[in-house]
Amino acid sequence: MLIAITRGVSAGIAACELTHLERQAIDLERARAQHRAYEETLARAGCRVESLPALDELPDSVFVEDVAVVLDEIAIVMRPGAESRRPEASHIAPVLAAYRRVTFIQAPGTLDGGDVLKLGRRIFVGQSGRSNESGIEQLRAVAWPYGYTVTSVPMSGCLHLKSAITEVAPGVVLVNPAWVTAAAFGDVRALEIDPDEPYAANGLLAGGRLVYPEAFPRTGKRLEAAGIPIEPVDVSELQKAEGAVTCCSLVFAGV
Ligand code: CIR
Repeated sequence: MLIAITRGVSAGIAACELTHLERQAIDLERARAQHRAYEETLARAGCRVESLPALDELPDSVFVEDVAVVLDEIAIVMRPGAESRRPEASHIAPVLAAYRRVTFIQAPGTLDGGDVLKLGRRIFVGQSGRSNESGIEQLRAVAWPYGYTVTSVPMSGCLHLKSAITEVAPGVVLVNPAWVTAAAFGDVRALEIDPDEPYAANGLLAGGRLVYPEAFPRTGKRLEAAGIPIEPVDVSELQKAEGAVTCCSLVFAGV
């Protein structure tokens, strides 16, 4: 059984962190409706969705991916790179404790889950503005006893590694080559996004289905032509907060 942890959209999302986007008005009710539809898509993909209540004082708290990395063996609670997001960590830790032993990234380390791409036993971490060397080293120290390698990867032009590359089918990644080099990920088949859709590299593989934003029809066609059907979702309001589809859930095997 797959578990998907989500959190409702904060009433304060208008004050979200923005790095590469201009601030635009976010329609809260629409964002919440889109988020509910996203949760329903995950449920249809076979996940048991544990939907946590919104935290109105924490604007970016809907983006639960950034506050933890859940391996089969252990959960690692992040210390987010953006100071405004650090309090999110203490809200996720007790939730994860029901499923895994929990450990924490400690200061001076910073790490955002959005920078962590796991491909089997290989974990890649983007050298973004949010994740530093100490955070990456701490992740390596936790994960290597379980047989994972942790490799830090140069990237540029986007917020998180998973803005630039995600796994869209077993052994297949979708990449924006302007932001990261697929060669850094070793033995994978790489599909490129349509260059007119720079934010299109973020898809969420859950229960063998690819949850994918409606906003990127050209790249969506490329995926389907490559034999990868998509489950389309409209996350346009969350995209204004620099989020996409992986960021809104933590998906892992239940116990
Ligand atoms: C932030 O800047 O932290 C949020 N506004 C967006 C986080 C999106 N998360 C992700 O890509 N993993």
